[in-house]
Formats: sequence, structure tokens, C-alpha cells
Amino acid sequence: MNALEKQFHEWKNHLLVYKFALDEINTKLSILSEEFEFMHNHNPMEHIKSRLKEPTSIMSKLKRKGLALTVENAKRYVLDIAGVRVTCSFVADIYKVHDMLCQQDDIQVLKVKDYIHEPKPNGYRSFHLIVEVPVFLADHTERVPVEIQIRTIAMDTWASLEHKIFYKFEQAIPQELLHELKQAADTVKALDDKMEHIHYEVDQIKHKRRAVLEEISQD
Ligand code: 0O2
Repeated sequence: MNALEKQFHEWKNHLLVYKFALDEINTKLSILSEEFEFMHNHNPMEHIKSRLKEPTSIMSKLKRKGLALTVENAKRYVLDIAGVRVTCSFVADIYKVHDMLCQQDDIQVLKVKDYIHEPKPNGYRSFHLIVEVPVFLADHTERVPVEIQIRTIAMDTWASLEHKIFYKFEQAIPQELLHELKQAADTVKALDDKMEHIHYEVDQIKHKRRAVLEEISQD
């Protein structure tokens, strides 16, 4: 095994605990999702996807931050080694998922970035949080950070395409294209608002209808 291979092997060893942290969060989310569906007949989570950052991406992030490429620095400064993305149906669901998860006793919230209330200049909208979750190992317990990104299907479509086209684009993005990108993000926001409104109105109609039927059945 040459020096580089040895270094990679070491990094992979250290990543194991992040995989366990992902398993913990995924279990929590799937329990919440099933329980919510059972109680409310509606599932706020459309998809849950998780990934472990590759050692090469961890190293690039350390380089970008001007830090030495050590495992200690990665553990301390790269908080999205374990990442989960939850795609929700509606904007309100994002905050429901956040509340349900963060009220759990063993979850500690380290950082919240609400790019929905304050979108990035390019139009990026998403809700990010870094939480710490305990991982119970054979001889000790480790608290491991996990980045959770929660966004609607529409926000996710924009972000995935923007990521493909521009994210980490080495040169400055021409002003005109930045403007078009922002316009596309505004369209996505309008779509989210419209769908949320339609959903609310349909719910109101369902409630009224149920109330009328109950009244009739009591007569
Ligand atoms: P990748 O390749 O997706 O993993 P910080 O460490 O908190 O100082 P960081 O990590 O940039 O800074 O925090 P932030 O802003 O919360 O971004 C975390 C992740 O959100 C990014 O991870 C992206 O996945 C996503 N993201 C942030 N901004 C944008 C954006 O403008 N467009 C898209 N498509 N995604 C974005 P990475 O590691 O940078 O990249």
C-alpha cells in the first residue's frame, strides 16, 4: 500500500462513525414519517436521501477553508461529512419536520441556516441544520454531526439543476446568467406559494364537507 492509499484507508476508517450517524438519523426520520402518515393521513416527507462525503471532497473543502488536510481538522471543521436531504411536499412541512426532529432528547442542534427566509443571492432556497447525534459504540459513545437539508420538491429541482450547471464553477458567472438563474428561483418560489395555497383551500373544503356530513348524521 503506497502512502496515498494508506492515507485514504485511514480516512475511510474514520468515516465509519459518520455512516452510523446517518443510520441513526434515517431511522428517526422514517419513524417520524410513518407515524405522521398514520396520524394525519398525509406524509410531509416525499423523499429522504443520504450520502457520506468522499475523502477527496472532504479534502477539497479543507483546502477551500485554508486548513491542513488532517482527520482532526475534518472532524472539527467539516460538519457535512454525513448529509441527509429531506424533500417535502410543501414549505410548511419543512418546518414541521424540523420541529419533530429537533424536539427529540438526544438531538442537539449546532447550527441552523434558513435559506428560505433569507435566500442566497443566486436564489438558492433550502433549510439547513447541523445536528449532533449520539452513536453508541462498543466501548464509548461518540456525538457525531450530521447536516440535514430540508426543502420542497420545487426547491430541490432548482438546486439540483443549478448544482449541475454552476455550483463550484471556477469562473465568475456572467451577470446576465445570474439574473436568469434568480428569475428561475423566483418562479420556483411562486410555484411553491401557489401549491401551498391550493393545498390549504382544498383542506378547508374537506373540513367544511366533513362538518356538514357530521351534522347530517347527528340529525
Ligand atoms: P456539495 O458538493 O453539495 O456537498 P460552512 O461550512 O457552514 O461555512 P457550507 O458548508 O458551504 O459552509 O454551508 P452551506 O451554505 O450550508 O452549504 C452546505 C451545502 O448546501 C453545500 O455543500 C451544497 O450541498 C448546498 N448549497 C449551498 N449553497 C448552494 C447553492 O448556491 N446551490 C446549490 N445547488 N447548493 C448549495 P457543499 O459541500 O458546498 O457542496
